Amino acid sequence: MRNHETIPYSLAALSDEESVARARSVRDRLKERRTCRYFSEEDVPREAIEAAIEAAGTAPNGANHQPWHFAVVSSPDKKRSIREAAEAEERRFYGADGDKPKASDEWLGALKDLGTDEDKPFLETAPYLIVVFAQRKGGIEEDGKTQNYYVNESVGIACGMLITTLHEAGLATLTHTPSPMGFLRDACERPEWEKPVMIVVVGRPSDDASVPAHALLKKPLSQIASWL
Ligand code: IYR
Repeated sequence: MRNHETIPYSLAALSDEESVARARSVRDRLKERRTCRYFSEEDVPREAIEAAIEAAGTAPNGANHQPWHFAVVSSPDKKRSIREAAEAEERRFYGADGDKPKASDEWLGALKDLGTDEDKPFLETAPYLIVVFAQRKGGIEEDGKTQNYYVNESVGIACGMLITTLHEAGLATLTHTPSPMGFLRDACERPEWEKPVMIVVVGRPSDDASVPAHALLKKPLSQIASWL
């Protein structure tokens, strides 16, 4: 290893029983998370959004360049213009204007169980849209030039931590990925070296919110893990 400055690191010692109990407790809370498509207009505390973004900003990432930016949209005008642009893309995706859909038949088939379509009212009703950007370049100084590394992996992990923290805060989220989403760079006034990755819609579920039953089908441990 090259010479570099270090600081001590330790974690509070837990018994094996406590480790297992804590892991199961977090698992059980995360099992309650649902991707929500029906939001109430009720506001949520900005401080909760701030803390969740700070939590996301602790994600492991390439060379500690922290290659992410979170554009937090709450202005009704901005939300409306994002909704209009997203729905225009989605109409092409689903073929809602009578043209051939941009999505393949297989893709549209895979979405059937979710019941999604080109209407995205949640982009206006939910109090917050967190538009997540991946910084292809910039380094810690955000100079727009320094190469960043493992950008997709880093931002993906950060999004997971963001959603986890928001869920722990009792807030509903939707990871929305309009396709294509280049329009978000202009809408959020971000530089050309940043790539929009997703919109994390945040708020509270509407009184009549529901989720597709399909969402409850989770692969069991025996299927998602192998032990070598
Ligand atoms: N972006 C579209 C389509 C969509 C694609 C996948 I993969 C999903 O899991 C859900 C939706 C939309 O938002 O409707």
